[in-house]
Amino acid sequence: MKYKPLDIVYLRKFMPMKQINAKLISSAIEINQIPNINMPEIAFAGRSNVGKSTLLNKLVRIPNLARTSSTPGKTRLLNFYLIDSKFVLVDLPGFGYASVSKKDRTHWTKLNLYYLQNRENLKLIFSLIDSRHDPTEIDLSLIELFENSNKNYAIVLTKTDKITGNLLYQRLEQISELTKYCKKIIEIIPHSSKTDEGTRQIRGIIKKILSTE
Ligand SMILES: Nc1nc2c(ncn2[C@@H]2O[C@H](COP(=O)(O)OP(=O)(O)OP(=O)(O)O)[C@@H](O)[C@H]2O)c(=O)[nH]1
Ligand SMILES: [Mg+2]
Repeated sequence: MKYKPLDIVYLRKFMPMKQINAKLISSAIEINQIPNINMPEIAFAGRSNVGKSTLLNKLVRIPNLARTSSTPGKTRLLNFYLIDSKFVLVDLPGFGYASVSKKDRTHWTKLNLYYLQNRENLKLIFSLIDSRHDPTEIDLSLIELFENSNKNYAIVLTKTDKITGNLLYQRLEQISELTKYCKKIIEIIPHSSKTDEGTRQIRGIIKKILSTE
């Protein structure tokens, strides 16, 4: 494709990309290991394998910062990443990973729920839902949890590169309808880590949340 000199796409090619400084500062496998951090936090929650760690990596432009895998159950700890010494992104273990023992699954669920409900500096939760499928029981109970515990959240519909535009439209309609009486939802964002659809929008939401601090 040939760009004309005043095309936005053309101009963007010459804008230097801002380097983001990100580092893992803490991990927790037990409630008493959750660190005290006096900074705003933003967390990624959702079913196992929905794309939480991949999204975090996309946002900071560091492909292997959080470990990802095509097999569910990759993230097994609450991982705290300090970003530009200003705020913290928290990658949570997935809910509902079937191939671990019931004891482990219950433990992760308790740890996740404790964190999500009680963390005072948690400013926003990105709740990820796979755009290909109807929302699951887990997806719905997370929405209920955030509403009941008064937590701001945004829904990210992941893996949109795997569905048609028509199906995505229907999914958006479905989730909008489902959440029409919800008070704490900020936005519903389609996202693909393959095409980068939605990445800028999510960065914008983070910026806005942090600026209201
Ligand atoms: N096609 C496509 N694949 C994706 C996308 N996002 C994530 N994936 C893939 O989905 C798989 C799971 O991604 P992860 O980021 O590890 O998922 P997770 O939610 O962190 O999973 P757990 O840590 O097990 O809870 C990986 O193979 C990713 O490459 C996307 O937008 N498009
Ligand atoms: Mg993960």
